[in-house]
Parts: sequence; C-alpha cells; structure tokens
Amino acid sequence: MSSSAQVGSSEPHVLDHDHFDAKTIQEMLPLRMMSTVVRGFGRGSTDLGIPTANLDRTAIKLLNNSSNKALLTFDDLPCGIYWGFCRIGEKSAQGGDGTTVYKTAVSIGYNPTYNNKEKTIEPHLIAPPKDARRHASSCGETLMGVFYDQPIRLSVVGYLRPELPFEGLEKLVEAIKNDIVNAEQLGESSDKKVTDEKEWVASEST
Ligand code: RBF
Ligand code: MG
Repeated sequence: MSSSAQVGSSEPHVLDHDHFDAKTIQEMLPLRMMSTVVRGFGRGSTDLGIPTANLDRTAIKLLNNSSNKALLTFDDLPCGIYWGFCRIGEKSAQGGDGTTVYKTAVSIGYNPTYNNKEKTIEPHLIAPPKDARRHASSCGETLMGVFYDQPIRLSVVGYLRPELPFEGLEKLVEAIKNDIVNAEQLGESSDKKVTDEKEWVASEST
C-alpha cells in the first residue's frame, strides 16, 4: 500500500484513488455489503437511461470474506467497475420484490466523467431478458422502480475495468451497456465461488 493511499485517514480521496492493479483488486473479491438505498445524483435515469441504486455510505456494513486478510473499510474499497449480485427490499414485504436476486453491474468511485467529490457505490440491477422492466429505459436498459430507504444486499464478485472519464454521455452509456453485457454473462457461471455469492445475497445471513 502506498503511503499516499490515505487508508483510514479522514482526508478526502479526490485525485488519489487509483492505486490498485486489476489482480490486487480481484484478490479482494468477493466483497459482501449491506446498506440502505439513498437518493443519488438523479442522473442515472434521466441523463443516461441507466438507473442505479445508490448505497447509503453512512449505513454500509462490509462483510469481509475469509480470504481477506485486511479489514476493509468504505474508504479502502478500490474504485472501479464490477459485476455481482444484488437484492433490494425486505423478504417479507407484501408485494415487495425482496426475494429476487438480480445480476448487477456496479460502479464504485467518483464518476470521473462528472468529477464527483464523494465516493459512491451504485449497482445497476439487470432484470432478466423477458422481464417487462428489461429494455424499458430511455437507453434500452432495465428500468426498475424506486427503492429509496429500502435495505440492499450486494456481493461484488468480479472486477471489470477502471472507472474512466468519458468524453460525452454517449461514450459513457456505450461503456456501461458493455459492462451490463459482461455482468450478465459472468453472472451465469456455475462456479461455486459465484453461486455462493448468489446464495448469500438471497439469504438473510450476515
Ligand atoms: N461513471 C464514470 O464517470 N465513468 C465510468 O467509467 C462509469 N462506469 C460505470 C459503469 C457502470 C456499470 C455503472 C452502473 C455506472 C458507471 N458510471 C461511470 C457512473 C455513472 O456516471 C453514474 O451512474 C451516473 O452518473 C449517475 O450518478
Ligand atoms: Mg443512482
């Protein structure tokens, strides 16, 4: 870990947040987390047609897997674009959607296209191809309902790429659509490492 990584410090990570290589990041995975959904910047649905469920950073509970030697904190999480599984809502909620585990493409970081000053964790949930919500957004991706204040469980299983500053929304959207294709394919894996994560997201265990 470089001395400039500021892990555990209260300094904001503004410019200095890309100090991990892909292999190091993959070794930290899978990463399980729980939180509640908060209002994001409101751009995901309106600008991009790719809504995301933003995790409340003040409520994030990170569950380190046994292969993680170090205890990770929110600030330590390497920025990047990932794939995994996600579930939102209470299992018991009447008419709720809380039992469905969705494949997800996840952004962790500062959205360099927009230069955010705060780190966010935002999964885009991918409905199955024949689901009515699939391809229903303005750019043809999944349009879920609004999930504010609901509990969210997320397992980040694999690393896809670094987050990048794109020139223009079209290029950003194209990249995210490609991430979604990859997340969908990778989520089909029957490797135990992958199915264990799907099971954990479906469960109530911590
Ligand atoms: N924002 C970026 O600025 N650069 C990226 O490379 C980037 N990749 C993303 C990949 C995925 C799968 C998702 C869901 C989001 C990504 N975003 C990225 C974040 C995007 O800008 C953000 O969701 C919207 O601006 C809404 O806040
Ligand atoms: Mg969002």
